[in-house]
Amino acid sequence: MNKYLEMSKEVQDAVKNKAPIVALESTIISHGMPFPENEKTALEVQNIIREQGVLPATIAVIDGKLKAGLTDLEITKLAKKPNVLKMSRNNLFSGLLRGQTGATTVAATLIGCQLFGLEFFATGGIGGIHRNFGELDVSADIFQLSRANCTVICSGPKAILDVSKTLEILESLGIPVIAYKQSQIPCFWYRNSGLEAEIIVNNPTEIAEMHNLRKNLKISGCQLITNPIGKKYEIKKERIEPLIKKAERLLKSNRITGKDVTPFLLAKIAEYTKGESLRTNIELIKSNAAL
Ligand code: PSU
Ligand code: MN
Repeated sequence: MNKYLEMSKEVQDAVKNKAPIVALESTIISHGMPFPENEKTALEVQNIIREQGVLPATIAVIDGKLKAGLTDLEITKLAKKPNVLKMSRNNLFSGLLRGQTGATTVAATLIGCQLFGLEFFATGGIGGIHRNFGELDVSADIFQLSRANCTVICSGPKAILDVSKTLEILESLGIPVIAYKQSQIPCFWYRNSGLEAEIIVNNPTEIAEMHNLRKNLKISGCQLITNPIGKKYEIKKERIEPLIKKAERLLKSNRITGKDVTPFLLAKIAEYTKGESLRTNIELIKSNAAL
């Protein structure tokens, strides 16, 4: 295999035997949650997948190798290390060339899925078009979703984004945004974005059928399954929206831009909600892994 790519023995065997595998990203560990919740959640999410007889394959860049299937120790290191590099489509290759260690975003993880032959991927919320702070910030996630051929299970675009613009561009790129067991597309912390999904699925079998049909029709690009957060953990729009606005103002005054925007907003909102938004984020990634 290419010297820049490495699959754990378990992942290699599972790919060879066509056993079920779910890929997981690692920026949610390094940048999406604080320590120790990030470490605990990453390990729990893997266990949830294993309990169903499926192999989890967390993807990250370790010492210049794009790896599928991290050891628990590698996960702990990513969770504890300060200033881990956030690798997306634009800087993954240079990280590999220079022997760096970094966490992969949804976009970079999808590149890994294509290279390793993994077709199912679970995350919390995808990146998208940020709201207008006078500067344009568009996540590479949405473009990579149109290039890889995976089923991505998430809880929709993050509510910190301009959700309707994000859905517009996903539609332009031909990425189906499918709602799970409800009519509206969810957006991360809350269940109803106010935007109706054109396609609704009600069980995993339907998701698999759609996955296979798209594959047979050679339709490239991912299908996005948006699984709403459970009612018990939902943070309603009325409550979270003023906090997003408050965090955005701080973003502007602190001149935070580019790839620091998403981690900054998530951290601030966790602070304002005294950890409740973090708890919701933990519950939604667990639910997406289970699905
Ligand atoms: N889902 C979460 N928390 C996160 C992310 C997803 O619940 O932190 C990460 C993913 O790695 C995603 C990234 O790709 O946020 C989006 O970052 P940006 O907007 O800079 O592309
Ligand atoms: Mn950006």
